[in-house]
Amino acid sequence: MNEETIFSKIIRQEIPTPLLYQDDLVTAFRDISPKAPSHILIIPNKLIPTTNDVEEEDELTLGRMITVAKKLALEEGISEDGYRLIMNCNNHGGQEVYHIHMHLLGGKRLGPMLS
Ligand code: DGP
Repeated sequence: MNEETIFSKIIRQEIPTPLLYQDDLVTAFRDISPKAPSHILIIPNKLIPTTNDVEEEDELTLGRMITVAKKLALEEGISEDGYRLIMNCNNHGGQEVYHIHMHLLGGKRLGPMLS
């Protein structure tokens, strides 16, 4: 499974989605179906289908995803109260789009994740 998803089209702006951030490694935009007042997706420009497919050469990109999340959280005004970063993997993890992405969620008190 290494087929392009809608996220590749968003990266290339073939589907005109407003970008909050883009550089040579990562792209960020708002989730189409927000689960919190701030719900942003941060994705690698390179197609990596799941976290199972991450390789050592991707470590810079994965690190960049977190520094971009931090920057966007600050811009959203949610840094101090806090936020959640989530990456879902495969069926049991609830992954729907097979191009890895980090969810940045905040702007309200989120419920407990594990119960
Ligand atoms: P996940 O379940 O972790 O694979 O989450 C995929 C997320 O991607 C889901 O919250 C909805 C979002 N999404 C799917 N298609 C689009 C799209 O075309 N545009 C945007 N902005 N978000 C999308």
